[in-house]
Amino acid sequence: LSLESDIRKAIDNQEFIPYFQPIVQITDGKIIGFEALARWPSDKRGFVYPDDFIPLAEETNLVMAIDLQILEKSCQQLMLWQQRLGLDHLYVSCNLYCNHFFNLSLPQDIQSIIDKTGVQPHQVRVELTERALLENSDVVLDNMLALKRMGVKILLDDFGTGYSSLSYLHRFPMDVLKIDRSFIHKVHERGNHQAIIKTIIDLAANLNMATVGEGIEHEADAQLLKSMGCDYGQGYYYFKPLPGDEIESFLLSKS
Ligand code: G
Ligand code: G
Ligand code: MN
Ligand code: NA
Repeated sequence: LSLESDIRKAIDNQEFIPYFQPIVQITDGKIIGFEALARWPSDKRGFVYPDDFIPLAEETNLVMAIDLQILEKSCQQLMLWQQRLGLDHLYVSCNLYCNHFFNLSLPQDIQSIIDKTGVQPHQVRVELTERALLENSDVVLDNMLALKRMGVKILLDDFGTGYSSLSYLHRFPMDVLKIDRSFIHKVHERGNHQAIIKTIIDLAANLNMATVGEGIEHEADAQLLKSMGCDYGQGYYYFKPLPGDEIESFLLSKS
């Protein structure tokens, strides 16, 4: 059977699950939230990573249903941690395919999940890539303004790899820039990348946006980002993406 029909069935059977990668404050390494990353434990295909199903899911638009499945399950998980561990300050940040932002039902789709699961809107964040900004669309702007009114924060993912002009950063009300890991990797050894990162951090600050350094693998890189004023960090140096129960054990051991 084809991958496409397997993905369709997996959506119907609710087979997609979120793994959670902690996002930390770079000053003290404290966990403040998580990025949800889709995984597909398939009886037939084994444990499938996004690189093996997201591209086809995007081509077929099936990714829209996967994204909402991951968002809903992530909110359910947050509520469980809240009930069992009393932690209500954590957020989850979910990746949304750019087409969601071209669809005026996005705010209602997210509001429905918030209502159904009982999370607070400020515990929900969404990540989009520069692809959603390229057309400079009013629909995208209206969706972002609606999410902002709801209290849902917006992160611009993989920043620096796309082609968004700086004027789009100003026009679209996004809260956080995630600096792409291609700039972060071994930045302590790369002066040219240091200049780029410092420029991105200063740009974000001037636009009242916070910054997340992605793909931090080395302590020296974390230190350098801290010294440059980067707010948050994410990467294997801190934590890998983990299943919900492993995150819970970790949170329990700390509280
Ligand atoms: O977790 P991993 O590094 O394998 O993810 C690979 C890519 O898949 C990343 O670019 C990530 O943004 C994307 N991805 C992971 N989970 C989701 C998801 O739930 N929805 C969408 N649209 N993309 C995702
Ligand atoms: O495109 P996006 O930023 O959503 O993708 C996040 C992806 O980066 C996930 O697939 C995650 O598994 C991966 N990732 C997270 N931390 C690291 C890291 O420290 N190094 C590398 N190489 N990949 C990472
Ligand atoms: Mn992301
Ligand atoms: Na990214």
